[in-house]
Amino acid sequence: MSKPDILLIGPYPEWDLVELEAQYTVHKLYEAADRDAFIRDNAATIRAIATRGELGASAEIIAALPKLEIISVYGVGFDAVNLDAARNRGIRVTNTPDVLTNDVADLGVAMMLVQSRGMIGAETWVRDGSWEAKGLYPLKRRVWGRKAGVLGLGRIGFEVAKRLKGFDMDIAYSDVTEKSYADGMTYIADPVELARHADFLFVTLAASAATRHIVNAKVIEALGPEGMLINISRASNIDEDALLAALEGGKLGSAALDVFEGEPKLNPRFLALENVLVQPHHASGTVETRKAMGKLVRDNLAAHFAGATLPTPVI
Ligand code: 8YV
Repeated sequence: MSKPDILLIGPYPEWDLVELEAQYTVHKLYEAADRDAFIRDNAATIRAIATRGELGASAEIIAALPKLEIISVYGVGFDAVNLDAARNRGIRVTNTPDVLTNDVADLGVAMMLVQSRGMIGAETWVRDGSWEAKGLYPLKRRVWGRKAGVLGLGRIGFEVAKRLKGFDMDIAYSDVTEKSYADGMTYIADPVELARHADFLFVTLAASAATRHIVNAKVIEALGPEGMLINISRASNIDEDALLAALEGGKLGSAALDVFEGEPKLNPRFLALENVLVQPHHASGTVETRKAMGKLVRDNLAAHFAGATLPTPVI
């Protein structure tokens, strides 16, 4: 039997590529000099897309592939896949939930600690000789016992909150409904009120058109000059212009961000700020999790081509 053809939108680790190439004829879009011509040349045979969370699959790509049956996303977030375009054609979409939850939560909490205790600056303080020349490193703010807000108490938000309990933090959350599993946490429906409550506001919402800029100027200002915003979800959940203005003007204390509009090319204003910790969208970036994500992408594709139930369908 001939191998099904799949379109790989962006690079996967070598270990995944080897496995994919054993089962499929893999067309690497990211290596094409002329992407439109590449898609046109292979459109007649491509039956699946393998993509990454932040790359998704646009309406244009979906429309250009008449034989497309399934889009398998390496990532929990599927906001970059045009779901309407897929749904209209009966194209299945899968993602990789659960396997990455703990790593994403770990990085979010690590970002809070690193930023609040000024660890990046402290590292420089040692390396550039400031410790010896100037003495003690400037004092930073504590984390334990302070107030946290979790915006979106889904799988990742819940794991963040669980970790924060270990720091004896006073935890509140916001979501569309109150959650029965939110033991010991206060429900504050309004994101502005949640931010007013919090010293540290974690953004852990699945991004969609409905959550676009849910963290707006009002939320940011309610968090205030002593507050910290931590984003391990999607840039679209935050009004980035409002965030930059607040960080530059001192209306927000600091931010720790793993995701950016237009990433990996971020707004240079972020790099001019000292009160921002910037990370390269790697919250799920451990060997263990990425291997599990790659396997789930392949398991979904294999189930589809075998006519079996998809392990983790979105639609
Ligand atoms: C990326 C993610 O897919 O899970 C998500 O939604 O954004 C990430 O896990 C990952 O960085 C691979 O590109």
